[in-house]
Amino acid sequence: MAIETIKVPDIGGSDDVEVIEISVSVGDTIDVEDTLIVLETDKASMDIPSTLAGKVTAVKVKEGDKVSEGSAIVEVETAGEASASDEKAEPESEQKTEQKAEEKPAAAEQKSSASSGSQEIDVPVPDIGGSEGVEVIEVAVSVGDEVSEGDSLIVLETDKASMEIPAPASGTITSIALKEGDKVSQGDLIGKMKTAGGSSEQPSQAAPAPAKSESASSEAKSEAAPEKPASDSGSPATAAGASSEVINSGDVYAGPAVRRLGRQLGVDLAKVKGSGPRGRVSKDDVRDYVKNIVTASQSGAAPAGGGAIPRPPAVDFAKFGEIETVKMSKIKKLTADNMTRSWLNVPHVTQWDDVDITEMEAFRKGLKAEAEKRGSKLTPLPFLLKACAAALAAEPSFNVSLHHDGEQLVHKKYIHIGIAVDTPNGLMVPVIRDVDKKGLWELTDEINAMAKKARDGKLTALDMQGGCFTISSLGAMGGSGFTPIVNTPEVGILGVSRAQMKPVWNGSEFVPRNMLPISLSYDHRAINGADAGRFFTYLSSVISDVRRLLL
Ligand code: CAO
Repeated sequence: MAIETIKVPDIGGSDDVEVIEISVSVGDTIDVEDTLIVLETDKASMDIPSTLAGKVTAVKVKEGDKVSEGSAIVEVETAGEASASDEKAEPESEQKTEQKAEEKPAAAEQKSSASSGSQEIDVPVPDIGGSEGVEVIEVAVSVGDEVSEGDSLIVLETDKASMEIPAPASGTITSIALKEGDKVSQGDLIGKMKTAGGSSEQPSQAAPAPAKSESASSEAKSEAAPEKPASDSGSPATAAGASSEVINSGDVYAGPAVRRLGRQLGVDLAKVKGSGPRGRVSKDDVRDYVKNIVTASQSGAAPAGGGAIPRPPAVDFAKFGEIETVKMSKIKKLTADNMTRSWLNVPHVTQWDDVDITEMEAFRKGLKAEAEKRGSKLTPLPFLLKACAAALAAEPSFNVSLHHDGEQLVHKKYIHIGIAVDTPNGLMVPVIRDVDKKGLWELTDEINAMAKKARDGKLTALDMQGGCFTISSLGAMGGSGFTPIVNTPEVGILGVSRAQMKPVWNGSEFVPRNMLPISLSYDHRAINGADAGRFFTYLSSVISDVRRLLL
């Protein structure tokens, strides 16, 4: 075991290059060539690969740091003796130093030539690492476009790399000699441009070539393209001159200019759908992404992630008569959020029935005097709580919640049921625990206590958590039915409407029966129709014959 430091290799002589991505964390196990960090100059992005295999014990840089050759990137615990990782990079560095020395005069020539008069120049494909017949995947300029030196003219792509070919000087594009899909090699004409300051040099000399030294270009040849570092050197083989490199860092496949635009606009490129080959993100993709968001927000649509559901347009109600605008209570706003979340996330199915509660009501009314003696009032609700608990016990497929990963069902071994309570502040749903273990009187007392607590605004968060199922009773108010909204993460809710006497056919005659309309909504992701059918039928049978609760 040995701890070794991996340093920034030769990056073509650039100093203070910005770290735009950290691709590893402490504890990560890495292999040789795994990307450690991504650097970006104003012209190029480059992955810095690991020269060692092992476990990361320290990350020495953070995003936004400026680094140069030799800056420490990470410390790695390697399996073997301390190896000369820096030494390993040495030959590469030397090679790059030579390369730099060759590049600098070219750059100097380019600058000095820019001071002479304006003239039209040919813009040929520069040295692209010896690759032949490389496909043009994007023509980034049109005739008449004003470009600055370094702006992308075309994008080439081999089976291993993409390269943006930059303008050799600032000026105006006067002609374009190729189109998307063409195959080009070094020296092929891209087009012509009229230089602004007037470069008298031909771009073959002026254009920044991806790799100019013999060694670098033969290395690039063996790699077929100058994108990836040479595997044996373990350092970014083409970083020195790869001002046109496009990287595929993480899930985003985009060039430096596109990344820069993304950062300027605050766009997370991972969210942008690339329209280029292999999903490459272009500047237009980024602009379209931003445009769509702006358009959606101006038209009132919800922001991305909210399903982009158009909101109703703003209406000036005062135009139509007198109005008063009242601020919604915190509870009402929370309820609105919860309802929207449940309604949008849960595929609801609602099933309806009329349940015969004639016997149950006779029993309940028979207990009226006893209830008064106890100082309480026995309504149908505790009966319904008991019946739901019995149905949840009989059909455990209903006593579940969808795990937040969407891939598992959580089966509950307890039966806690929420009751919707109407309060002056809004709807609240306290939870009655262990309903299956409690009798009618105990449940009556708990319902009353919880309803009072809710109306007094004294419910705690815990009082409203842990429910398996909810009952929403509008029986006291009236109505013959409604669609209750599942109270997520629960998977089912029972809506109770007003019972009324109805004529029911008993096989030989119509008889008056007290019928209770109930509606069951359930989350169809977690519950299938057959399970719901069984649950509902069992529930109805228990409500219509409460003696079954004793079975
Ligand atoms: N059919 C006919 N009568 C019914 C009934 C039904 N389904 N349910 C209750 N009643 C009767 C009761 O028996 C009682 O009558 P008596 O006074 O003659 O005995 C009367 O209606 C009032 O009942 P209640 O409302 O005081 O008691 P409850 O146990 O039925 O309900 C509670 C308690 C806290 C649930 C209720 O007060 C409440 O807040 N309900 C609103 C729930 C709600 O807002 N749901 C909608 C949620 S979605 O927005």
